Amino acid sequence: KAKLFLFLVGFFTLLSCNQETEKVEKKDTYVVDNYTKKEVDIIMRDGVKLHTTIYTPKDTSKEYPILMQRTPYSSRPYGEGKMKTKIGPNVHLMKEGNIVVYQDVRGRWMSEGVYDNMRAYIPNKAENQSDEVSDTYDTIDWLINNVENNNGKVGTWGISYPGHYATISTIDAHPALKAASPQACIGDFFFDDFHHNGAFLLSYFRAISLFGTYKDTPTDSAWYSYPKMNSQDQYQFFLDKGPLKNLNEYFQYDKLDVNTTASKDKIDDFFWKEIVEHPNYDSVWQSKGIIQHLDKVPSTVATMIVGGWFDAEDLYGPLETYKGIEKNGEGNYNTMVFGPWDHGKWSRNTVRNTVGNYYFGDSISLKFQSEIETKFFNHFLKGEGDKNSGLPEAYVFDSGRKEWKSYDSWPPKNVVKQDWFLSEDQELTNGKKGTKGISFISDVKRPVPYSEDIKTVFTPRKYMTDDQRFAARRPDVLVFETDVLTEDYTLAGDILAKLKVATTGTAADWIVKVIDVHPSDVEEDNETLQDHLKMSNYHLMVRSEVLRGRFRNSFENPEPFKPNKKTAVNIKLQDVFHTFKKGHKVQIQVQSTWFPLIDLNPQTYVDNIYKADEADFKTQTHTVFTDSSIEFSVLK
Ligand code: PG9
Repeated sequence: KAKLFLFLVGFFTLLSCNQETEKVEKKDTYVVDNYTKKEVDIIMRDGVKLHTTIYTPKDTSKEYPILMQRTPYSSRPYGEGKMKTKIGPNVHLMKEGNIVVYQDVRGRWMSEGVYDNMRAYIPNKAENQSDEVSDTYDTIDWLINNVENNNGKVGTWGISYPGHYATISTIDAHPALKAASPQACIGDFFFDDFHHNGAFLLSYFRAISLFGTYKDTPTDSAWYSYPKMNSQDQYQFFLDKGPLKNLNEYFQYDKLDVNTTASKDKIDDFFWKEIVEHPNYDSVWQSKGIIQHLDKVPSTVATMIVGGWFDAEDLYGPLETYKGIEKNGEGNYNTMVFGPWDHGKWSRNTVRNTVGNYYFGDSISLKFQSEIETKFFNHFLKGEGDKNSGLPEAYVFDSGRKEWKSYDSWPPKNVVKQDWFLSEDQELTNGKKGTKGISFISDVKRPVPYSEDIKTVFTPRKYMTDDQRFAARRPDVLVFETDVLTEDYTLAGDILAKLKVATTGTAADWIVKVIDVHPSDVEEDNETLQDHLKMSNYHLMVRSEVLRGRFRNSFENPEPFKPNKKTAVNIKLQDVFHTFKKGHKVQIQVQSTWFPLIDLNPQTYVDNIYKADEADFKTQTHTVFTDSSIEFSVLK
């Protein structure tokens, strides 16, 4: 019996080990099985070496294009010699058969040099002077002359900051660069990520640590140099913190000269100091913006700009990048794809596509990857490379009807501007009704939350589709809505809020939200009953934006309000493509706090809010006048 028992113990132990091995084998080993990995340091024109990882197909019987991504988030596989078995979400591009290259940008991780956030482009560089454009040019030159089996054609792509470097690659582009796909690409840090129209994205505070301490390989400490706010109620955490200057304690604030950009041997808090010392859109931010240089994209580079209609981090960037190349590029092949995604979601392999609580459909990202992105790169890097790519100029998802549409321009040609007025009986009417003022108390001790479910994550990526019913029922949120629509109403393009306001104070923020009010008895094709019930009377936020009132006339030269003086404040809300279906209502909400998505405005004018004192923060009464209007771009 003892022998039998020992045999059985041994047998089942072996079996379980085997199952364990079985599980490991199930990991995606495509890259390991089909690619070799090499790490090289490529020397730039000024002698600085940039660390570069090169994945080459093992099948050397044919040539391949080079797909390159330059990144501040580390190109080096974790650990020495190991290969990432899955190259992030882009393994579909490897399965197409490409040489894939990742590079640490100057000053980051394994590359030499000094890092500078959104390093400014230098138009007429001296001989050995460098910037990101020259680093990209030098890298492409080295790759096509040194990587075996390449077909002499290069593509670039990336999402978010890597997307910005893909935009950089198109400027004064190397002749071997044939295709670039900047995705969720940062356009300007004063309007993307950390600021929205001058307000500071307080909820992004932790993201500043992205540019924190340097390590040879990414380690957790580079990402979490602050208290683990995940364990905190962020609304209460930041409310208790008080003025922004109380956040300096998380940085070695006084040790760094604001003009000293980071270097690898220092705790890199210069970015926070840059934000604090430059509260206005001055030459520091202006020089970093890339939109102004899009007249330098040659027609030899085909571009496909990708973005998400609900991207909370980079919406300004991809929209302005597409429009900038369109405006400046003589005959460039320049297209855009905008889908129902939050930040970078189109690169995920999830089947069920949602943003926050809202469901848009299945396999939307997967089809984009296989039918759009892959087709774009194959055409320009392996195929004809002419303008007949078979892809549309604008491939855009109607977030109301939940369907894709193709247009030969964006916005579509049959779009007209239409004004709706905010009337005193909480109506959104298409005829001006008087100039009465509607007032509310803006209490800095009880600011309007930006969501009912404040995400305690790295950055608030999902709030853009949150239900806004909770806000509609607050006295410090003004609500204006149409009657129930008797036919579909489609917005396609940007929105301009033309407010007439006043305040008892001398400073104020203004937030406008465009909301699709769903009917109570929802006929939506929601997957499950609870989805169905959740959607009853759902107030879907379709678009939202803030303007820090001091910047109403100029982002460079702020000015206070005169107390109780009726003042014009115009706020541009980024493009949408959304059908408000028959039976729904269009609702506008106007408020002055949005916490802690953005920082609190003291509501008394101070030169620099990052240095404001507790005593500067005062509750005020704000007024919105009913000759305020909202200009929609309506698809006829
Ligand atoms: N643009 C995104 C970001 C940059 C910096 C801080 C937080 C977010 C991104 O690169 O993901």
